[in-house]
Amino acid sequence: MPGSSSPDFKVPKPPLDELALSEIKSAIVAKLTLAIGKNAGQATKHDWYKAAALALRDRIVHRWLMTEKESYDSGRKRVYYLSLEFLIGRLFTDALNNMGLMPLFEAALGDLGVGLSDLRNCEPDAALGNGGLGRLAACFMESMATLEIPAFGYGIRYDFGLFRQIISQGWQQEYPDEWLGFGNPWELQRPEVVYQVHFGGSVEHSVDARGRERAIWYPGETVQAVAYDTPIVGWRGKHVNALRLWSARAPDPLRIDVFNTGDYLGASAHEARAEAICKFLYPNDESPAGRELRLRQEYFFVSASLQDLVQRHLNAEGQLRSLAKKAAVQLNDTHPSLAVAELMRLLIDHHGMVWDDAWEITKATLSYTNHTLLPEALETWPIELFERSLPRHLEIIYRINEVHLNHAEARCPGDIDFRAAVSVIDEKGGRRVRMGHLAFIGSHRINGVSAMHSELMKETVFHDLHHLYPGRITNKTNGITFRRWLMLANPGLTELARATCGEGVLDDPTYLVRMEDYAGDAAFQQQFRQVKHRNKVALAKLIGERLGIKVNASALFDVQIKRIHEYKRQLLNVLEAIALYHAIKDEPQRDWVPRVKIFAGKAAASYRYAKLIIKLINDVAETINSDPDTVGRLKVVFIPDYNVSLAEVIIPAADLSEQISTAGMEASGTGNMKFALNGALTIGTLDGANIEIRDNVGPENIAIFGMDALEVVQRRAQGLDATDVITRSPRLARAIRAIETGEFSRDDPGRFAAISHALRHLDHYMVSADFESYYDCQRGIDARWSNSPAWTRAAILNVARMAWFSSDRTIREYAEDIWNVPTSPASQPTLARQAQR
Ligand code: 26V
Repeated sequence: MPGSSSPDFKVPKPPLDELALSEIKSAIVAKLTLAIGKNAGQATKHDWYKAAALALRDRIVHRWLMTEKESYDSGRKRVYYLSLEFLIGRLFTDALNNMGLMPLFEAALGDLGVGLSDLRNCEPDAALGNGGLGRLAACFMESMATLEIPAFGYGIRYDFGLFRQIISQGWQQEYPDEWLGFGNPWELQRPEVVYQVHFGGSVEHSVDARGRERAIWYPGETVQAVAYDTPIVGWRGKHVNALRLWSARAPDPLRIDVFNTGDYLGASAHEARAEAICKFLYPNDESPAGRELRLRQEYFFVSASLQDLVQRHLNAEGQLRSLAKKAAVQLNDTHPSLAVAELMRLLIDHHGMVWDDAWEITKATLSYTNHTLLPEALETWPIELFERSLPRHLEIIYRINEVHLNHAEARCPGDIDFRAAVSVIDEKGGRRVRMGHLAFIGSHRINGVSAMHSELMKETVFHDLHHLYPGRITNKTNGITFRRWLMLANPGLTELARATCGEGVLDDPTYLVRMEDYAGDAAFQQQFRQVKHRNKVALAKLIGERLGIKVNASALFDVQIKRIHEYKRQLLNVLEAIALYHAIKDEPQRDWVPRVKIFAGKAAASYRYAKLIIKLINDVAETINSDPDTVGRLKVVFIPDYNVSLAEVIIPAADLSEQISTAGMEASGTGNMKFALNGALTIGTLDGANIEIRDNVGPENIAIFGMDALEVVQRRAQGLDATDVITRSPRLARAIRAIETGEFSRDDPGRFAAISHALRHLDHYMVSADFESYYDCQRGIDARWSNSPAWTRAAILNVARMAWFSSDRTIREYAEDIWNVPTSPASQPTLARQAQR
C-alpha cells in the first residue's frame, strides 16, 4: 500500500539464457548469409532487419504448424473474419513481444552490432486500411490468437496500401504507398492455394433428372485468387492464426495468339484487368460512387474466401450440412455482404443443396458488423452493374428478397411503405441493391460497435428490419489490443503497471484496477509524470526533426489524430485555437497555460472540403507559430502522413485526447480508448464509446461538452443557420471573421470562404452550435492542468479503469454471443468482476 513502504516501481530484469542467445545470433547470421546473400560487413540495416524477421518467422512457423494441427485434429469450430481492410502497421516488435523473445533478440542484435530500435524503423507499415475499421480488424486478429480461437482473417493483398500523405505549402498531396518495394518477410505465398473467381456472362436454367431446377452460370471472365499467409501470434506465443490475403492474377497471363499478331499491349490487356483488382485500397469514407472495380474487389475476396473455407470444411467433414457448427463467418461492414449470395450459390449450384436448407445454413454461419450510421455511407450497387458483373448472384438476391418480402407482408399486411423500406432493392432513383439489407437478412446476428451506436441502429438505419427480425441486433463495444497499445507503445507505463499491479497485469488487464490505490500517492504520481514526460520528449524530438518546429515538452499536449472528416470536427478544434490565439493577443501578459495543439490525419483524396480543413490548420499554425506573442504559450502542429507507427509515438505522449465528433455520428471510436489507456484525459462529446469511457473512468475524470445526440437532431430540425449562436458569442464571431477576411491566408483572402460560409449558414455538424460549450470546457481543462496532483490523479484513474476496453473482452463477447466458440480458459480475466463498475 502507498505510504507504508513506498515501492520503487521498478521490475527486476531476469537474466538471459546464454544458450538461447547464441542460438538466436547464429540464426540471424544464417538468414543474412543464406536468405539475403550478404555477410555482416556488407549488410545494410534493412538486410539485418530482414534477417532478424526471418529468424523470428521460423520460430513462429513452428508454433503455427502445431496450433493448426491441434485445431484440425480436435475438429474445433473456426472463425473467419472477412474484411477489405487490415490496418496492421508493423509486425516485428509485435511478434517479438508476443513470442517473449524481445530481450533475447535485443541482446543478440546488440552483440551483432545493430540496434533493435533502428531495425524496427526499417519495417514499412502495412497500411491495408483506412482507419478505425481496419485497425479494429488488426486488433481482433491479435486478440483471437491470444484467446486461442482458431481463426482466419481474409482480405486482399493490395499492391499499394493507403496513400502516403505529403504536406506541400499546407496542402495535402497523395503519393503511392509502395510497401512491398523491399519484399515482405512476414508473408508466405501459397502457390497451391488458388481459386477461380468468375465475372459476367449469363445464366441458363434447366431441370435435372430428379426434377429439380438447376442454374448454370456461364461466366464471361475468370480471375485467379492466390493466397498469401501472414502468421498472427497471440500473447505468449501459445497460438498462431493466419491472415490470408488474396492476390489477383489472370489464368492465362499472355495471349500468345494475340501477341503473335503483333498486338503486344492487347496480349496482356486481360492480365492488367485481372491484376487491377488487387492494385489499391479504396477510401472507405468517400460516398460509394458505384465504381465497378470496387464491386469486383468485393466479390473477388468473398468468393475466394468462401471457396477456401467450404473446401476446408469438406476436407474435414465430407459434407456441408454441419458448416455452421464448424465455421462462423464475420462480415466486417457491408463490403463482404456478397457472402450471403455467394454462399447460397456454392451450396445450391455447386453442392446440390435445396434452397431452404442452404438458407438456414447461410444465416447460421454469417454475422455482420455495422460501423456507421451515416446514410451516405450505406453501400448500394446499381442493378445494371450487378447484372452485368454477377448475373447469378442477382437472381439469388431476387429470390432471397421475394421470401423476405412475403414475410414482411405477413407481418404488416398491406403496408407498402414497410415493404419498400425493408426491401433489398431500393426502387427510388434507379434501382439499386442495398448491401446493408442483404447482410442483415442473411445473418443471424447484426452488431453495432458501441452501446449508443447499437441502440441508434435499432432506431434509425435498421428500424424496420429490427421490427421484422427482433432480437438479431446486438452490441459489441469495440476494444483495442493492450499488447500493442500499452506494452509496446508505452514501455515506461507498462513497467509502472507491473510494479504496482503485479506481473499478472500482462495477462489480465483487469489487474490494472490496482493502480487506483496509488492514484493519490505523491511518489507514484511523480514517476507517472516522469514516464509521460519522457514520452513527450520523444514526440517533441520527432516534431523537431520532421517539421523544424520546437515544442516545449512541459506544455499541455492537446492531440487530435484521426481521419479528417467534417463530423469528427477538426474544424471545431482549429476554431478554438484561433479564439485562444486572439485571447492571448489581447492579454499577452496573462498567465496562460502553455499548450501544443497537435493534429494528424489523412483526408480522402477526393474530399475537397476535408483537404481545405488541412490547409486551414496549416495556415493557422503558421500564423500562430510565427507570432512572438505566442512564444511559450501556444503552438499548433500538423504532423504529416499519419499511420499506425506514428500513433504509437503520439498517443503515449498526449495529455489531452480530442474526441469531439458531432453527437450521434461516431459509431464508436477506438483512438479514444488508446489515449485514455495511456493516461490522457478526454475532452469529448456524448458520442460512441466516449459514453462508455465516461461510465468506466467516472464523470469526474473526463471532460464532456456540447449537445447530445437528441439535441443535435432537434436543432437540425430547426434549420442549419448558425446566426443565433454567432450573435451570442463574440469570440466565435471574431474567429469566423478572421478566417473570412484572410487573417491566416493573406496571399489569398477568399481561400476559406466555403468554411466561413458553412460556419455561418450550413452548420450541419454543429461546429458553431457547440463552440461556446467547447471553449468553456477547454478553459476548464486549463484550470485542471494547473493543479498538477489533481490532473495526475485523474490521468492515473483513467489508466486504472480502462481494462474493459481490451479487445480480448470484445472478442470474448463475440465468441460467446455470436460465434459460439470457446475461448482459452487461461486467458479468462480473474479480477473482471471487481474491475467493472
Ligand atoms: C463512411 C463514409 C462514407 C460516405 C461519406 C462519409 C463517410 C464517413 C465515414 C464512413 C465510415 C466507414 C466505416 C468506418 O470506418 N467506421 C468506423 O469504424 C470504427 C470501428 O468500428 C469505429 O470506431 C468508428 O467510429 C467508425 O467511424
